[in-house]
Amino acid sequence: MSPRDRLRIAVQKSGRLSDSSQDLLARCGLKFRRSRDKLFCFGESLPVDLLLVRDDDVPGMIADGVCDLGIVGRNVLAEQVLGAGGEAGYRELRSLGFGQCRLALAMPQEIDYTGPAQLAGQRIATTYPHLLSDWLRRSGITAKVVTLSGSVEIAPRLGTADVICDLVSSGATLAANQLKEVATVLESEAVLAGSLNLPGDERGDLVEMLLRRIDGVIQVRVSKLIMLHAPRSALGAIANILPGGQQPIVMPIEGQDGEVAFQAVCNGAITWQHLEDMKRAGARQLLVLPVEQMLA
Ligand code: PRT
Ligand code: ZN
Repeated sequence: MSPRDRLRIAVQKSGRLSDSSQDLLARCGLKFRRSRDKLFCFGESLPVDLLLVRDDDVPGMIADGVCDLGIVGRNVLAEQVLGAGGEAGYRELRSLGFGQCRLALAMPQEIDYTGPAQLAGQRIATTYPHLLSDWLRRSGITAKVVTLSGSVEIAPRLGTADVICDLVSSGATLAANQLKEVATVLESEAVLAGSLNLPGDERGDLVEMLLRRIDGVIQVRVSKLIMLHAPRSALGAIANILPGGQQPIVMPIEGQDGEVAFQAVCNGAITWQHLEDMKRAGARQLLVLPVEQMLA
């Protein structure tokens, strides 16, 4: 394959990860021109183009050098990494904080679950045979893995399996099929995947820049700027209440001896309880603001 000078990122064309993936890239400052077939979108703001594909194709496209980065569920990536038996040419670079779900084992509601040992000798239906086999091996359980291409949740009713191993988010699908969740095989969310060896040329610099921007975007999602006034003597107690507070700035207030203005970026949710606790510790005029952009 001839060398490319533009970076390529593959994301899911249509599905659960599409909107959030494109939203993340937009927040990183990437703008794309939509082409008519919509499979290839030219990047207008940076030399970074977008490929719209099936999620399952993302890891292989990275391995083949068709693209450099991709956004895909950890469940898909980890399954293909195991399937490649140590030969995978890609890896997880970042977890992205959307598309959360878990790969879980579930069995008919009427059966009492006593623990993993109960799975021994059972037939377990899944579309994730490598992840399931790996979990069974690590748990010291010998069971029969029945690989299906879809509609796993009806396997127990059809009599083709005793237990299933499938993705769960709200649990509504399991409940509708009279199944209950009994164990977690993998906690999953959307991840940024990239080649084991990132390009050494300008594309490598672009990857590093994108990673920095992605880190910033993920960070500001949970970050808040908190500002308050307090007696200097109360600052220690107030700082201890703040969730994940970082490098506070403390400034004297003109004409008010012993009083300071305090501001800090917090990397965790600030609740009403936090505010009340800080007020009790001596804080006044508390202000919590969203953070728009951040570059460490
Ligand atoms: O067409 P393409 O191959 O690209 O899409 P796809 O149909 O293979 O994937 P898609 O869009 O369904 O899912 C893409 C990714 O979203 C998955 O690989 C997961 O990483 C993530 N994700 C998050 C989920 C779910 N939540 C989810 N709930 N993927 C699937 N489900 C399904 C699950 O399989 C089950 O059928 O939803 C059902 C369970 O949902 P609840 O809410 O009833 O528990
Ligand atoms: Zn798919």
